[in-house]
Parts: sequence; C-alpha cells; structure tokens
Amino acid sequence: MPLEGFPFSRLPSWPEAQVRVLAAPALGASFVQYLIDLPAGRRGEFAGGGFETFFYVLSGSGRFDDGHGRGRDLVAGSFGLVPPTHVTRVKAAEAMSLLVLRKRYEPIPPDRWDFTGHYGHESDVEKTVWADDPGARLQTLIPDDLQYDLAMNVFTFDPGHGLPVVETHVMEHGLYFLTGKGVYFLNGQWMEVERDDFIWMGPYCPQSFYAVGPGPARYLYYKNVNREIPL
Ligand code: UGY
Ligand code: MN
Repeated sequence: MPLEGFPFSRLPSWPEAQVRVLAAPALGASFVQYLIDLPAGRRGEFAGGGFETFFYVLSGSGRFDDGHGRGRDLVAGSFGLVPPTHVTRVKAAEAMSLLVLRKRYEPIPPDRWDFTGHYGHESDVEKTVWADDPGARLQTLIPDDLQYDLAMNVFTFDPGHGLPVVETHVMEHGLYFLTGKGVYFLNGQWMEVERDDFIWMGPYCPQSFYAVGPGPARYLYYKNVNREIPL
C-alpha cells in the first residue's frame, strides 16, 4: 500500500497531528499501526490500558516520557517498546514523523513479569548475518525474551540479496519500507516496493523478497512471537 493512498485522520489524544492508519482490525490485522506526523512544539499520547506501544522515529526530534519518570530524547532511528501499564507521551522539538504499533499485550504469569520497557537507537543494535548471507543483515530491536510477545526487526539487504525461500508462517507482519527498492512476493504475486510503502501480511501469507539496486533496501517489520496460538 503506497503512502499517498492513505487519507489523514486525527486523534483526540494527538490533536495537532496528521495520522494515517496503516493497519487495523478492519483490515484483518490483530494490531493497529499508525504513521503520525507531529508538528514542532506539539504533543500527543497513548494510554497504556493493557495495550503495549512500540514507536520508531522516522524523522525529526523530540522527547518521550512514560508517565512513570522514564524519559528520553528522540531522534531519527530512536525506538521504544512501552509496557501496557505505561503511557506513551511524545513532544516534538522539530516536526516528527513516527511509526507507532499498538496491540493488546498477551501476559505471562505475573510472578515472571518484568516488562519495564525497552528503548534504544537502531544504530546501537547489532546487525547479524541472516541465513549465511552477508548481503542480508538482521537487527532485532526488541530482545527475544519471553516477556515480549512481539518482535520488531530491521532487515537490510544489498542489491540482489533477499529471503532465500518462500516463507509461510502463522505470524503476521506489519512492514514499513524504509529505504531502497525491491520486489516482494506476496501470496502468489511479485510486487515492486520502495521507500514509504506499507505491507500487511496476514497469517500464512506466502512471502519472499529480493532487493534491486542501486543501494541497499531496508525495512522495519512487526511479528507476533513467543505465545501459544489461541484456540
Ligand atoms: O522474520 C520473518 O518472518 C521475516 N523473515 N519475514 C519477512 O521478512 N517477510
Ligand atoms: Mn516472515
């Protein structure tokens, strides 16, 4: 879905922001993903209320706080996973563009619960070689810990490199294309993709990808992980 096809909405808790709803239950997704353009000097927030919130700064700068005394400066590439008990409050210094994903947290037993949030900058996250191909590198922004029921990963592919097989899995993806170009295989069809395209992949959507030049292709994607499948 190319970005220009999404109309703007507004949200009561982000009154001055322009919001595009990239994925929602109406589409079939079990999460909501927003792209929020927040003007300089303006603010917005999401309540916790059982919903965890992941954010990633595409551009601009500002400040985050979680309503419990934890805050951080934000620049392009900053990200965070806010616990379902905390708020996600952002104030823009310069105009900001933010990707935000919200889903109902699937808890583990409270005596093993230590979900205090996870924050960082993508440049500090190690790039690991994917599937024995140094031309495909994966960054796991959220640790693969049983606390967390989601993964948010950044893939970087040099031109000509991609996923070596057609994957088919129960997990969903909400995928935002950050840089470069490529060709995505989705449920039997090859589609050209480029920066600012969004893809929702439902459970068991057969998928594959390779990057085409001239530079590397990068995308950020969500995946539900680490939980039993409800029956
Ligand atoms: O983690 C994944 O499922 C990933 N390999 N899928 C994808 O990039 N479409
Ligand atoms: Mn996948």
